[in-house]
Amino acid sequence: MVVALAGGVGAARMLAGMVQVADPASITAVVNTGDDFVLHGLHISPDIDTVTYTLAGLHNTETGWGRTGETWAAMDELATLGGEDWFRLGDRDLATHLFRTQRLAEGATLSEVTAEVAARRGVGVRLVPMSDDPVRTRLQLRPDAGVAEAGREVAFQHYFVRLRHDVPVASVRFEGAEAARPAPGVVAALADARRIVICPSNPVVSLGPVLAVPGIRQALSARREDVVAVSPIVAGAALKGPADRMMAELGHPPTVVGVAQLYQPFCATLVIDEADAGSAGAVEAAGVRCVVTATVMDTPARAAALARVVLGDG
Ligand code: FO1
Repeated sequence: MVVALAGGVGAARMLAGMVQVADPASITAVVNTGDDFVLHGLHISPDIDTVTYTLAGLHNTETGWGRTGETWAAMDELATLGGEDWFRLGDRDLATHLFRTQRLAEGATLSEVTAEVAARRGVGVRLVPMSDDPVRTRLQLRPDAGVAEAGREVAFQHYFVRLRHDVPVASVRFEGAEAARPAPGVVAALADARRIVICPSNPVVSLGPVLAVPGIRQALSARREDVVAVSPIVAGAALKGPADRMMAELGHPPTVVGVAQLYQPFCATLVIDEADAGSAGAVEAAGVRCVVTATVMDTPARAAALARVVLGDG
């Protein structure tokens, strides 16, 4: 059994590689829900949906989020009505949010709904939210951010989508994390796994919320020798999203060494890209074993090759 700690797109690609080289039923993905929010009365879980759609082969490769073959009639109607259309919910994608919201209203947990959706989409990986309790990532913008919200705290999707993550951040917190419990089975899965993979996701806002749920970081530290992370930073830049800028703004070098320093307490091995081979010694000096390989998963074959390395089979 293998556990993967997952954010959005990078994690979805890593998992798509892992299912090519390992039995999907032997993989548990613990997914970030700090990005979750309610809009139009609907419970939206972007990272869970990105992972589910990707593993089901239904993901939109152009946007990086949402469904393939999407249409936008509901959004167009909403715009006509003067409704909030800054967060684009496609017609097909809407069905997922309708289903999730209804099941939660009926009393199902997020874990239960996530498993139901995964099963009906034919996803073999066990997908688990990090917690069934609400944890919400919130970002304090710097006073000099140059937008109306400067100096204020905003919700994650406000920062990420509305402001296009193009504003400097002073700090990040995970509202509700102190009271959150790991979803059922998460701690046991971490204890039992032969290997724990930290997917190439944003260390601050994708992994941060997962680690903030009491018990998860401790469970990871106890398994440190078997924890392998893939750096989301390649040659000083994030492949997607604001991880590099955000790390720098929060005082962490936006490099593989910065990632190693952040993960060192609970992770024994960091996989870095060939482009960063020159930093392998500095990663090891930070107290983390370093493996150098091709980490950019731009084809299924490359994702599978990386998965073999990460799972110790390649
Ligand atoms: N990201 C955007 O940049 N713009 C959008 O309009 C948008 C809509 C959206 C709808 C459903 C969904 O599951 C994800 C969506 N995302 C959108 C992506 C998402 O908000 C972020 O990429 C993640 O939260 C970060 O991992």
